[in-house]
Amino acid sequence: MATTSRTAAHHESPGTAPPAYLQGTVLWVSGGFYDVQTERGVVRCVLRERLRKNLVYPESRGRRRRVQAVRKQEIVEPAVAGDQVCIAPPSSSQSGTEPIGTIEEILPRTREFTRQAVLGHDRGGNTAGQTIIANLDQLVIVIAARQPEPRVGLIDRFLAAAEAAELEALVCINKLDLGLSGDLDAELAVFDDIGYPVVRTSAESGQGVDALRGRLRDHVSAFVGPSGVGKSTLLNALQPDL
Ligand SMILES: Nc1nc2c(ncn2[C@@H]2O[C@H](COP(=O)(O)OP(=O)(O)O)[C@@H](O)[C@H]2O)c(=O)[nH]1
Ligand SMILES: [Mg+2]
Repeated sequence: MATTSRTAAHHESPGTAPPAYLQGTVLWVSGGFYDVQTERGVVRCVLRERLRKNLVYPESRGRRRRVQAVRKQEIVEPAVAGDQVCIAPPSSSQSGTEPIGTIEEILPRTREFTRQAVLGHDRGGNTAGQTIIANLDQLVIVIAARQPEPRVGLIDRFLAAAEAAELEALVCINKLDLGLSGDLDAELAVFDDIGYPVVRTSAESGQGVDALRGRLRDHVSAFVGPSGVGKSTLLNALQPDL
């Protein structure tokens, strides 16, 4: 049955993934497992083994490309948070404790956030960017309403960094339950005026968390801001729907 419907859909739109595959976003990579957000919820996956390998092709063109060598990719993680992937979902007949899907393809990245990583001696000690997060497109600048004392200059610096990296940005004022410090209200109005959304939250009470979640939809976002402003607490408050 599954094979029949797969073939039929292939006739309708050649070149696209069979409908048995699901597209999703890698949320979390840990211990060889990849949690992938799909339209059917979060699916825990492993990576198809060939995606771990570096296939090396000869330089010459015009001939059928044949793999010359296979190198194991040992240092660089092939799939990272933010990657768009095609997965084969766990089959319904699969027995056992937790159903596990398989990542079959990693789609091309639109952008990468990298850190310089020194590769092994066998590659001549060359440095290459190690991708930490893929397809990042939004910076969430988190500042506390009080404690640690908000510094508007810091928001400015993060906004400048976001612009330089061509990321969308929004300002999140957390710990609203403590009350706004000084004339922060007036200063925040300026950010709103120049086009940066300001979201006010209390991770503690849950106020504004839905609004923030709405801003995260359809984005790959990174949370930045000083230590102690409540980034981890906010992520935990957001988690049920992530
Ligand atoms: N009053 C209040 N405290 C908060 C709120 N969010 C986080 N905190 C507290 O602030 C402290 C630092 O939070 P944490 O999430 O670790 O900050 P991070 O360093 O930015 O990840 C913790 O003690 C949290 O319980 C909030 O909305 N209101
Ligand atoms: Mg933290």
